[in-house]
Amino acid sequence: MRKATPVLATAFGVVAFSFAAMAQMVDGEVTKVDESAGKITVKHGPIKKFDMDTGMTMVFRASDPAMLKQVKPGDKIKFEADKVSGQFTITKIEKQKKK
Ligand SMILES: [Cu+2]
Repeated sequence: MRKATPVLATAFGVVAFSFAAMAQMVDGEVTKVDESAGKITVKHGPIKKFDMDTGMTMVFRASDPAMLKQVKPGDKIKFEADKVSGQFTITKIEKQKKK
């Protein structure tokens, strides 16, 4: 049983890390995708780290243009955003599963 311990500890670490990452993701809905400009408009919920205490609709840059091919207007998403060179930038995007 002792041999299994490091493996379990690693697995637990990965799971704990994933939960922490998920907690930072913001709910949103895509309202517009502008692939040529590399931008996406999202109606999003509060984002504490940007002092956005209420939801709003705003334009984000996409850190990777390939992200914009994964979503379309009307899609419910979860995303992570950062301020990169003074611009609000989506660094990670996931489609929400339909329930
Ligand atoms: Cu905002």
